[in-house]
Amino acid sequence: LSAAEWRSQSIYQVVTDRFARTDLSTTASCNTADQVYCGGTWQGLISKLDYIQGMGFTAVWISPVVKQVEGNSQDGSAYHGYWAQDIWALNPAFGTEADLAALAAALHARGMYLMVDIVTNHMAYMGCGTCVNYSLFNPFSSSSYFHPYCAIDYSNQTSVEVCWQGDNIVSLPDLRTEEQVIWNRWVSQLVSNYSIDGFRVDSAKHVETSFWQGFSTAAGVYLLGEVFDGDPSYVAPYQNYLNGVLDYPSYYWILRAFQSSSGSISDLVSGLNTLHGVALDLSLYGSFLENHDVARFASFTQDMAIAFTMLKDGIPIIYQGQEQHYSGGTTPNNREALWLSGYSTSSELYKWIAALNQIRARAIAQDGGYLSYSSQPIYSDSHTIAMRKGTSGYQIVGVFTNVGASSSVTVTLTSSATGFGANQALIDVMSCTAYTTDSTGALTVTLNDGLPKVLYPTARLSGSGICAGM
Ligand code: ABC
Ligand code: CA
Repeated sequence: LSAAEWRSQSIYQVVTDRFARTDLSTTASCNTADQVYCGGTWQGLISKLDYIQGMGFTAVWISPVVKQVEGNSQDGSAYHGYWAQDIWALNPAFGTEADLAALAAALHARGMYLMVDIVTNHMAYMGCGTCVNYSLFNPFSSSSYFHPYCAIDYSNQTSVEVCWQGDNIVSLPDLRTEEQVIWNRWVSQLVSNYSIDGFRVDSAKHVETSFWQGFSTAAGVYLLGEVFDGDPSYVAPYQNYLNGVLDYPSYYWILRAFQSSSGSISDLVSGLNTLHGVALDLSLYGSFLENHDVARFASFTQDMAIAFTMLKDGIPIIYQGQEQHYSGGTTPNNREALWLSGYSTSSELYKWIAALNQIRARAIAQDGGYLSYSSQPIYSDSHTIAMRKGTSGYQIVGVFTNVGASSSVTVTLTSSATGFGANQALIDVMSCTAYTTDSTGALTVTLNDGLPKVLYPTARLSGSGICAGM
């Protein structure tokens, strides 16, 4: 799938080991602190696609698929998939070649897409950086394929590129990019063998940028880079080499703004404005609030900012478990087995996310300008921010606050801020409550219990089934 076709998708992030088991158990134990395999498989995932599609997602990003180092260490085992040993084989813990192909086929049969996480920066070895047994690697079976061991100094970009991630319990031998030919052949075969529609590119900031052009051509599909950095000016240039990047800058501003009632809305506003100034194409960024590397939002506060991340510029990504209000903290606590939730489709956030995917899909379908519309803050005060996205007459206006669950806040948005007309009928699609602008086009809304409002012209909802009967 091309980058342009990915713009309108909505992605659900799966850690294969933790999503669904072949036996579909909802009780199999999974102690995140142990950092060992819990038994999730591609067959389990295939069986649970209704659950994902039921929230309105159109694509699934799965954790890395290749064969891993075996055994256990103080850093755990390779259940997450980022510790490759043999890039030409699949991880047998997750299934067979036929199973992975069947997953792609099952998604495609639903009109959905498959994104696979890939690591081209390093391999892994259970042992210290200077004691690696290179003969274990396929195909990089000698030290000549790797940069010599050094620990990363994050203040020095050359060091970030040539030194090693990991630690001395599990070292992550850092590959020289000279082996591009191997990687180009590998990625094009992966795409053709398994019908993969896109890739999440791990550790992108650790790979020399010269690596990506040939790789991207060989892949021929959308590449979403993980440039783990909060600085928008650091992240932006990577879009010269990769189609999209994860929106880590916004992640940090959103987290800081909404994690408590003293969070800074003004930093969020100025951050978003800065980002708009430097980003090459925000519509291809990946917009997220949680992932397998960061503490879950609910570990900070019970309020949520999911709506903000799903309605801003970029391709929304929801990490498995957000819909069940999982609250694990930093790695490895943020990798709870989803099956222990029982896959409830009636949980509050499951329905909430479904409603957000639905209104976004409606806006995309009706407004050819929705995806390319540059969404910026239209109102803010110390606790509240409003955002608009979409062409006049079709725009979504979101109003978000950090006041918290036991408080309410009332704001008035002018017509020039929202673009709404006089006496215009609107619906908050989260609560299915009707609103009308006044004779000047101004809109007054009260946010109760810290919950956001997502306002959309009532006229544009008819026939959609959204808030049916309004
Ligand atoms: C394991 C255990 C952990 C244990 C650790 C030592 O070993 O699970 O409990 O503490 C994989 C596994 C991990 C595993 C690691 C190491 O390997 O998933 O469980 O940890 O063996 C990617 C993947 C990630 C994966 C790897 C490695 C890379 O998403 O899952 O980890 O293949 C860096 C990398 C980034 C990487 C991330 C985990 O670490 O750049 O690619 N993710 C700063 C740096 C970032 C750095 C980040 C986190 O810290 O700039 O480069 O990411 O360490 C903002 C700044 C940012 C700053 C943040 C913290 O603050 O703007 O720059 O980020 O304000
Ligand atoms: Ca590197």
